[in-house]
Amino acid sequence: MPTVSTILEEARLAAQALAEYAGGLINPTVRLGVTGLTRAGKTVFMTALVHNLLHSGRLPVFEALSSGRVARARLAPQPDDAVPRFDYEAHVQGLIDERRWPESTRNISELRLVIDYQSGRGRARALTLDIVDYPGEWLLDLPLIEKSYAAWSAETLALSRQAPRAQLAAAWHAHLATTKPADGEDEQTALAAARLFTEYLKACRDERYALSLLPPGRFLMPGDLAGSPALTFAPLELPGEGRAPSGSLWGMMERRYDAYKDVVVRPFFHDHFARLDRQIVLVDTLAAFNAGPAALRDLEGALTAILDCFRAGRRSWLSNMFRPRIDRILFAATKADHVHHVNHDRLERILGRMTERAVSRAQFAGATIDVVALAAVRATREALVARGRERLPSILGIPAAGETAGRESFDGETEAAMFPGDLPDDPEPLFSRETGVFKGLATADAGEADYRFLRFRPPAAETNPAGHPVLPHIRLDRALQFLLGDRLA
Ligand SMILES: Nc1nc2c(ncn2[C@@H]2O[C@H](COP(=O)(O)OP(=O)(O)O)[C@@H](O)[C@H]2O)c(=O)[nH]1
Ligand SMILES: [Mg+2]
Repeated sequence: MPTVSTILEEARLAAQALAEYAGGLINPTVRLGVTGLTRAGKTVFMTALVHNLLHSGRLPVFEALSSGRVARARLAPQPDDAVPRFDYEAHVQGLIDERRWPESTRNISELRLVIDYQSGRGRARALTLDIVDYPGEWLLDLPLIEKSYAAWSAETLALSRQAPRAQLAAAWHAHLATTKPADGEDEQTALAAARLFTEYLKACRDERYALSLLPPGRFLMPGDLAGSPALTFAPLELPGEGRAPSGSLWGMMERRYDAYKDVVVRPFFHDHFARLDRQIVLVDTLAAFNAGPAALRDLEGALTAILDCFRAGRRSWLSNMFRPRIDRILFAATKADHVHHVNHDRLERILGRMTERAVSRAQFAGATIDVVALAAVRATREALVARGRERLPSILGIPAAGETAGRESFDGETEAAMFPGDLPDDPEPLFSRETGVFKGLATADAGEADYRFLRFRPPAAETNPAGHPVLPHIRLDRALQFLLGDRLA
């Protein structure tokens, strides 16, 4: 049964969509969402995409540009008054002049670009492109909208009792054992529970474990809500049924959980998510390889949850209030420059395998989905390195200062060749329930791990025919063709 609030919500979204549609007839606009979990590569991707468009980088597969139909692309004033502008200029300057990666950002930001082009029939046209960069953690919050506090508690607790999470949750579980849901409400108990629960989430995200499925997203990225009641709750061990007694800890936690949905999740949904036309989801698949099989399986769970958000098909929990606008979704394995090109297709297949089941359902709802392995900024070159009689497909780059390999420690200035490990040709065994498929940092020392993907310094820029510096990339043009090609036809 739709409730009054979902009907109002739907009317509001429909009015908004209609206004934006009418505007779009005069001034065609595409809102492209760029998302991914922390450090997936959103800021680097968006910077490289805009830089390549503004300065005609080498993008052979992006047909509108390579065929010469794009007259020019230019930045335009940021349209949404309440969203910070993406700090494009600072990011480019850092990357090109100082060869340093951008500072990590923890908020939504947006940039408007206008592309003047000639249509396939030769007419002069302009396409407005609004690119919105937002944390993937916020997306993983959307399923909370229709989940009760009791259901969320039970699910979160069950997950926290599996390996490798259980060991990281020990302190929080110990505290949990001392609280009863029927106890009187108490701020200090709530604060302690929320703090220990947050520490558990943080430990899961550490690069040794690299787990992905960690809602509520603002616990890891509180922004200006840090310390507020909407962020001061945690799961409790609840009885299977019944309601929270008045004045109880249970009731207090439940209220705050609902406040989190009202203050954080719903506004994100209608102000941002429901307005997107296209979406790219960036995935740091190689970080999961560094950590081990458990991280890969966790990532698969997170990707399925993300795809559920886009699957506004008949039965989905969003369908009461949301008609899907997003008609193209691209999943991109980032940092593909960490592997030799013989591995790029394998990386794509692995990501494809992780999204496969969820994808077949989303296609049913009418969105086109694709998978690509890319490097928005290519920081390495390739080399064959002899080891005994073998010649290993390796990569050459400047490892970031502080990175180590075996006994060697890098200073951020010296180039090194390395063989990070070959990805498997067949992804299937990676997702079997056996834990020993390969060894990662979660269970082994760095020396014994099967894969070691180090961080590299950004590359020296190349120069385009007009004499402007451009950044090398891998398959960025394929991503652009999928996301925008038809809108520039
Ligand atoms: N080699 C390489 N490293 C990348 C690339 N994209 C991102 N990175 C690395 O990943 C880190 C996080 O990227 P960033 O864009 O800040 O991630 P965000 O948190 O999703 O915005 C960067 O500091 C780089 O070290 C890439 O295309 N190639
Ligand atoms: Mg960022």
